Amino acid sequence: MGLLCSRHQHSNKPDPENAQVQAAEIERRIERETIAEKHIQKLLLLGAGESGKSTIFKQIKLLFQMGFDEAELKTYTPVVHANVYQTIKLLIDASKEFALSETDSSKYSLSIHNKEIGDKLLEIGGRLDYPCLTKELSEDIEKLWKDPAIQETHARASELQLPDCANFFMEHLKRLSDVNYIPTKEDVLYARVRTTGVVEIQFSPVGENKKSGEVYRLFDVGGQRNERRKWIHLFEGVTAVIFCAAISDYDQMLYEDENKNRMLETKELFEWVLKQRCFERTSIMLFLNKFDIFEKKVHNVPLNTCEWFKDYQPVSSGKQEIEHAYEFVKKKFEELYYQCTAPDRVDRVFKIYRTTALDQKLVKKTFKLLDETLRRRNLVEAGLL
Ligand SMILES: Nc1nc2c(ncn2[C@@H]2O[C@H](COP(=O)(O)OP(=O)(O)OP(=O)(O)O)[C@@H](O)[C@H]2O)c(=O)[nH]1
Ligand SMILES: [Mg+2]
Repeated sequence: MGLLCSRHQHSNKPDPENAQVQAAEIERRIERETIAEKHIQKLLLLGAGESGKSTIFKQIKLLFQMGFDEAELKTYTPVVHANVYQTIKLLIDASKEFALSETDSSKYSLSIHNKEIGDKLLEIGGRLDYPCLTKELSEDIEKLWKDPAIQETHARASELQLPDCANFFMEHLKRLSDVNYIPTKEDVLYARVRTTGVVEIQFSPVGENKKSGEVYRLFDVGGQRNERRKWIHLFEGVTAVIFCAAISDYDQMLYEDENKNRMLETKELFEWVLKQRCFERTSIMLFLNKFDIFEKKVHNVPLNTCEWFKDYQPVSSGKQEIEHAYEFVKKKFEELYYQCTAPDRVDRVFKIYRTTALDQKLVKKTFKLLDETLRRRNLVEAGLL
């Protein structure tokens, strides 16, 4: 449509014949664009805040588009540095709170020298504009990160609103503070920015030797509660909803509401999405995401900590337990799907994928499967299969 808008008139004299030709040309273009649009399949990333939607979105850009050039990578430097300052401030604040409220308060008290550094970092972390991460500042942050009181506080991360990228960035402070630092692809995937509004990208998944031919338009939205009112405007004509559920969140509370368990919020949100009339013929692709965090967590935090998983019975330790726990969660989502999907009213595809959005190979494989499923579905709908 941009082309149509950029047409200029060169004469002030009305020329009816020319105007008619132009009008016909405009008609034809609109028609061509409408036909082209019909072939583009709309995919909608939905899910609660921090479930990994934007990370999937970034992976699509890396996998099926040109990725990030140097200028774009550099735009992530302030984001990465902000994540570092936010992390350390959150940990210092929490250690102070624990030192006041817990009986074993000494466990959470910083050493005298680190207290001073802590005050300086709290001041920086409270600013609206963060400074660039210098070598000196990163050394200060590293000292605090290694302080036993901060490590004790970090052990209780699920009680805090600590971003998932905290560990990764804290372990790379030296590199992040280099004067010539340019964020890597991995840094970009780890970088946490809350999405506000809607962003979209058009892509075609690449097959083994050639393009698959399908063109998708993927929409990413903000998942936090105040962002969800914007979703509804995107619900028409959706081929598939990719619903991201962070399965490692079962012992965490919402960022927007510290009294609400994140998994229960996801359950209610998934129910709501499934019951939308607009989605009666929309394929539902459920990504059980953050499996990497989940597989580490299940050994330390019982799944039945979460109200929804109260009836979970662990079987053993080790790999077997991870699979058992994962299958249990998957079954819960499956049951929920069938409860919210009346068979006589709904005609749609439902698939569940185990994902770790940071794992590029896995995301690529998942999208290949998703593409295959949607193409098969199209053939069935066209009566060709
Ligand atoms: N370890 C791990 N981290 C992940 C995974 N998926 C996402 N993350 C991290 O989790 C954080 C939040 O991910 P986002 O993709 O920003 O979440 P979102 O769903 O877009 O969040 P909103 O924009 O608030 O709705 C980021 O720091 C990601 O790097 C995963 O599978 N494993
Ligand atoms: Mg996002």
